[in-house]
Amino acid sequence: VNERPGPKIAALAGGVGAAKFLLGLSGIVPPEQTTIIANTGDDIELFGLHISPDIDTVMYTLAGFVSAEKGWGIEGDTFECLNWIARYGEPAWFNLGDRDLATHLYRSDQLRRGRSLTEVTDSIRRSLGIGARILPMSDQYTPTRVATEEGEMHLQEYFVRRRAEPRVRSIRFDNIDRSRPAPGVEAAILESDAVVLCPSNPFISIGPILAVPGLRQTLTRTAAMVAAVTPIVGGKALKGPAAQMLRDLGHEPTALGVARLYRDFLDLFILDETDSALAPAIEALGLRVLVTDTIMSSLEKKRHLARAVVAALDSHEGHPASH
Ligand code: FO1
Repeated sequence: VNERPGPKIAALAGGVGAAKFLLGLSGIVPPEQTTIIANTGDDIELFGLHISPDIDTVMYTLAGFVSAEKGWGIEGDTFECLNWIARYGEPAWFNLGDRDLATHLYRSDQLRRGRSLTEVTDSIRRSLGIGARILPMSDQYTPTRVATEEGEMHLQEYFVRRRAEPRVRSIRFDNIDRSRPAPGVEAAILESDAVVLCPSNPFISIGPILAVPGLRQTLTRTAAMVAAVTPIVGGKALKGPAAQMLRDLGHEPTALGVARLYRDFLDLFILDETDSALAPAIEALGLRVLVTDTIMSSLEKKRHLARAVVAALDSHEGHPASH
């Protein structure tokens, strides 16, 4: 029996890939030791509701309600409300399920009554019985805007309505200069033993978190060990447009291309076995590399990856504060 409490971890998270990793992690370290810092650049206001897809994907996954097939939304949900909205001629491309709508109704009502996104998120995760702390990256609304060959659009319009088909020219985060890290975010990064960037898209999932004023610097300042799990395996994203985005934005569409984006604050890069040939080039950036199986196709494989990451974090010292 391991008598040690296990490391305190802060995890930077996007949606589906992050949620799978965090589910594995929750079986390896006590959830109370983990603070999840979730991307809110994907947030969108529709029909007067505030929708936070990445927060909800992480919460539904950790609570055991997530749709197994889709990786987001609630298992067995129906879409009656959305079908009625479509009768009124309103766009129905964003699939809001009837049960999922309860989360958006509750969140929006609470925000309108003056509570912060941090506070509402904490209420919801407690109600769902989740042990890990979940913080939005910021309480301000900073929607991700994607400039494409078809013009600029909200991230969800690009991702869902246009199925990530248009070529991407640039990405910006609306209102980000006026945003601040949510209460507890900087402290979690500074006071943890380890910070993990979950296997999430570097531009639209991790990128918005790093763009909140001060947060990238906080990652270079923390004494915690900072690790990233690759979102790219064999030159492909397991889900979503990360590889195409790397290409469109002028980066190498490989794990090495991702490692380069984080080199200023990263200590450890977790690379898939398939890509072991990239290890020397990533080490040449000044990073340590752990090569392991990063494919999370079963609960056992999710736990295997989390266990390997925690063991690697445990066996290394954090980076000097003067990084
Ligand atoms: N993803 C889709 O591909 N199509 C959808 O219609 C869709 C609806 C949706 C509703 C609520 C929610 O929490 C997530 C939803 N997602 C949908 C997922 C979401 O667009 C992405 O997974 C993330 O924003 C990317 O990290």
